[in-house]
Amino acid sequence: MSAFPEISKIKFEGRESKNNLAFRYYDENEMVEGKPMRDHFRFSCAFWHTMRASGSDPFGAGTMYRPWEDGTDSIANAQNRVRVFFEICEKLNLKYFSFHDRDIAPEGLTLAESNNNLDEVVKVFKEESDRTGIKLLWGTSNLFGNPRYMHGAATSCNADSFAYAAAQVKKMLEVTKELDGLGYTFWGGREGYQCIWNTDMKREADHLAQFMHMAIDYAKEIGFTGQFYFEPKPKEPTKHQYDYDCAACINFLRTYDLQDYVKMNIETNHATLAGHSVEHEMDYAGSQGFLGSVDANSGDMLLGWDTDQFPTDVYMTTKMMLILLKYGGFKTGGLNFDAKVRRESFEPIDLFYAHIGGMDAFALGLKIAAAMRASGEIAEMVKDRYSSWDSGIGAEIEAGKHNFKSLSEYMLQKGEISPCSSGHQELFENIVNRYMF
Ligand code: XLS
Ligand code: NI
Ligand code: NI
Repeated sequence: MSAFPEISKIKFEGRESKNNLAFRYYDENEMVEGKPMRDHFRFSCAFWHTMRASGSDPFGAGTMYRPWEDGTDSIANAQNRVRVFFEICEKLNLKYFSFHDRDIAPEGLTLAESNNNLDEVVKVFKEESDRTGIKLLWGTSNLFGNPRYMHGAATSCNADSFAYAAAQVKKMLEVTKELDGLGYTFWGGREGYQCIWNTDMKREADHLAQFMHMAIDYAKEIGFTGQFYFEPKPKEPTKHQYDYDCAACINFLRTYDLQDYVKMNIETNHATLAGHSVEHEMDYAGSQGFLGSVDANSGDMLLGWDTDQFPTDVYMTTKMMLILLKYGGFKTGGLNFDAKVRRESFEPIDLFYAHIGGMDAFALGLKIAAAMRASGEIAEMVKDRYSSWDSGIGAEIEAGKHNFKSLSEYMLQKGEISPCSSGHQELFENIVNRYMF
């Protein structure tokens, strides 16, 4: 039975279309830089937001009108929800999805019961995934909702919390493998601390690394070959999350010898909470060889918390696509809409408007980024800015032909640096606007 009989598959109608249930820029088959648009994005739908966000906030109860829900925590209701989810993905032409264990199936009274509940719901995921070809981009575990994780999971002061979390991740790796999932994401739900007085930071970091190694070992054991991701977030829920930003995460991975197994899953709103921008985080991760996947959303700069809004800012999507193209695009990852409709947008149809807007914003961003790359104008200006490194002393330094002594001699002889050209930031910005509009 269809939950949206009045909505047919969302089609590409072109930029002149006034149909709010059509794509104006996202034409999945359009070739950009030799690849169809769909392969550039690998758009993914987040189950937790799309199906489970109730609209509640610290000041009030849920607001969402979801007529397919029967109001119970039953397996039947959870299974039916999966079918509705796939109808939404199919109609929106989203080819991938992501979920946490506890979003999709109710937590039981015991771990064994929770595992069974999960199996019951995963059956339907398998059916629907086989029927539609829509695939699991990555799975993850909710290691933060239950009170047993009040002090964190892998970084908890309570060894039993660590053990319980390990059991949950073990099961989720099996489930992810069963669904032929392409990856598994670690997000440190509560892996951080509130108060330095009661915290042994070194011990907690060591435990987190041990936990990741155990996950990797188990993946090998069961033959799960998907990509592991680490998702940075600087705060919320704890004051100091250990996975603050890409720089902190990559340092952690390298320190604990995890760099060969884990890449970054970068979320826009988390980047801004860290005082960065998503393009900064993507470029940093890409430059270090850790660009894995992206949780596409956006925040509200005036609110300063993880509002997980749908991304519609085309400047931002243009920068994101430019960086993604620079590093050769997604290999295993994709653009996962880790985004939810506003509390006031309670009608089911808002789920469609939201995803259409996000997909179109990225399609437009990709086209603009590709046009910028095709002309090469901006790249040439950047290259020119660094031209002192292309010959003479710069080229010699890059080739490893110098040391402090020889550079001191060079400068003593030369006396003063050769002037270089202006940064031309305003000119760069003007040129960008020429491509935007
Ligand atoms: C929360 C995170 C979370 C991860 C998956 O802020 O974004 O949703 O993406 O656990
Ligand atoms: Ni996320
Ligand atoms: Ni988030």
